[in-house]
Amino acid sequence: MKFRTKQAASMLLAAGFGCAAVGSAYAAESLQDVMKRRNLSQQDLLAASKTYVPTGKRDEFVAFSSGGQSGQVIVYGIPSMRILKYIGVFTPEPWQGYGFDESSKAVLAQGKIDGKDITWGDTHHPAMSETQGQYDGQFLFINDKANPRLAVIDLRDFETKQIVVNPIYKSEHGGAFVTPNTEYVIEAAQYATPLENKKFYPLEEFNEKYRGGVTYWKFDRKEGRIDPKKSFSVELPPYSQDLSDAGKGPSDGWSFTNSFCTERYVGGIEKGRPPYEAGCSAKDTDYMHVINWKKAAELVAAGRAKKINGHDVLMLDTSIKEGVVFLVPEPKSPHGVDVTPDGKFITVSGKLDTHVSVYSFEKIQAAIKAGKFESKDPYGLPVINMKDALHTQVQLGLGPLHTQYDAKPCVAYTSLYVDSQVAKWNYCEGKVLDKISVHYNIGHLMTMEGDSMDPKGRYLVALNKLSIDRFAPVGPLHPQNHQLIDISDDKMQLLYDMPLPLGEPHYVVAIEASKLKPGVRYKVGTDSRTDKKHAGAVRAGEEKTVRTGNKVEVFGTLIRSHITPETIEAEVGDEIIINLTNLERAQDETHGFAVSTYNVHASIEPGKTVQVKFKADKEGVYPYYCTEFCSALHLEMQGYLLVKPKGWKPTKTAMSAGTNYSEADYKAQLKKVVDTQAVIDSVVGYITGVNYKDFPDVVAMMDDAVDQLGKIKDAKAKADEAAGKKDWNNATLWTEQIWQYQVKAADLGLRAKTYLEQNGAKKAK
Ligand code: RUQ
Ligand code: CUA
Repeated sequence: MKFRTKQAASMLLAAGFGCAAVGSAYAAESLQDVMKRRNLSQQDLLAASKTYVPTGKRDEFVAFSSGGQSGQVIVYGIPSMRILKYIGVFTPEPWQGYGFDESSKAVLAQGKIDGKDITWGDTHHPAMSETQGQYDGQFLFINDKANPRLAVIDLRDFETKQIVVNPIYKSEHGGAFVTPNTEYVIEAAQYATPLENKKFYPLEEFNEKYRGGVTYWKFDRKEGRIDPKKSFSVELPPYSQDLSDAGKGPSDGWSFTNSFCTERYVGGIEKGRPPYEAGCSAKDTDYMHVINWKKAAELVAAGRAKKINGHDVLMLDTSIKEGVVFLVPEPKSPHGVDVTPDGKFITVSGKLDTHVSVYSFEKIQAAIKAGKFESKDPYGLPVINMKDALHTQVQLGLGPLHTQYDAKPCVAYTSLYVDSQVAKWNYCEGKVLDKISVHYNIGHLMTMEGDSMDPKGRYLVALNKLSIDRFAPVGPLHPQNHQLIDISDDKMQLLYDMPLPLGEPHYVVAIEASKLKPGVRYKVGTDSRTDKKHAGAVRAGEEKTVRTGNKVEVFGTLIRSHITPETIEAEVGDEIIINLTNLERAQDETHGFAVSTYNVHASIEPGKTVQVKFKADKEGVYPYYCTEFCSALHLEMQGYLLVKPKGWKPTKTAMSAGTNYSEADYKAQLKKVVDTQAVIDSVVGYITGVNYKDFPDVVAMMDDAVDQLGKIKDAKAKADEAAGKKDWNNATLWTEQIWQYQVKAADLGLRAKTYLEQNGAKKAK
């Protein structure tokens, strides 16, 4: 006991009062010394100082990157390029308990296709929700190309709330893109297939039976969910629809989708036919689809759509008759279709052309109004002559792909895949301004809020496909490489290489950090996946275990440093349902919950309630514990699931395990409590002696500490009662419990004190 007392005091002292001077024979290096030793140039130093974010400071922008084959989203800061979070979307994510607790399993289950679990995704294009064409920081959408699905992430807690499966496609690439007020989330098919989900059609019937399309998912902002019943699709010819973008400003109400392989070639190298890549790039042009989505929505509302697999589809003949879809030729295997911030122009790159083509929305509208079309495509869609729609074409280099915009008027950036360069150019005047080489084979690029109506400029991220020779080798599968480029000056400057090790990110969006306002806690008892009160939630003191038939249901709580209940008793074959509520109000006091060998894990953030469910199919003893290092006694945050054989009867009632305590032990415990209180008093003295109320984080920590100390009363009553009966075991252990509350309070107090010292607290008046 004496040892524990001493240990406690030194633990508390080390954090707050310790002070050590270490003598050394090594002199500190100067900046020049470091430059020399690490072989850094002046340019390197400049780049480093533009990306370095000192401890305690934060990034200016937050980026949301597709996680590629991981089926997740990667969140990182700009300019530091520090990774902040992975968000589980289409794939289980153990840390967050995503796919392990019942509510998140239900979200993943929404992504089942024809009853089959699909636990991976090929995420491509994240999109931020917009209000009047500006990022509003509320929601993020992302698509799964391989299995045509779309997910909704709520940025209040960075959790995936919904997955919708496209009812008519088998793949989709051109999503997610939002309309300027997030009325719809656009998702285009990629590889054409029969839209009806029932029957086989051979490739010989490709022209007749296979179709592409664009889906407009209706977003209900109030619910924070997509409403599949109010969503619809526009049927399109089987022209491998690729990327999309929504019109804005003058072009609001329209959307644009490019395509490749309008040759409708179906391969067959094994039958002696030329391969896909030859047949799909034979023509000089493909088509940009120009779609009046507002009119399409009206026609669907008026009952003009056909139900396919229960989903409204506006068929080609209706679109032709009503003037909903128009085609404009675009040069050779295009990629990227990006509307300018002012909504006046649409930039398309030809992967196999050296130009970017800038189309004028005004000219397109003039041609439509005048009924001036050069021809019809084989399906009867009107084709506008390219010359009648073009504003300008600019020769940029080899393999242009994607375009993003600057805060500076008329300035655009386009990735050049083959040249491995970024071209900066002026789309109003049609001239190249600057070029910078990036590492091998850039795909997408992204500027800050660069696809909105109000781009912020400053930085550009190049998403490179290869990272040969960039990073320490880690085997044949290399990390991906995001390169940060400063675009604030006339000349672009390369700042930083960041390896990304989770999949191939295709696109990324970045928002001003100040626009994000995520919460730090839930209202107590919240089911975070439904935003509703969880049926299994209980408050402190209401914990219980209920057995009905062979179902054992636990209604428990978590708070530093215990799990209530501490034992769960069951019989072999019982169904175990464990509901847990995290009672913490303190920031970052997440508890995890794991049960040995039953594949159970949950992450329970402050205020959250989760449910885990499993069958206790094997008798035995299974420890459960908290998986987050939440407090000094985190390791003691434990319990036992006891799975007994059927009809098992105890033969022994008294506890024999553990130590017996004497009166002397009890006295020693009491002294430890008094000593610790002195430390707490001195810390509290410091805190209340300064203007701590001016620091909301400190006020929150103090509230939490007071909360912990408030629990002492109950423990003290129990200790006193036991001591009165000379029950030294219980008297000693309840006194120990008092000390536990003190330690937690002292820990918070010391954290608050350090915070105040580091943030310039002043003497209270
Ligand atoms: S696109 S291959 Cu975003 Cu360039 Cu997916
Ligand atoms: Cu809670 Cu560790």
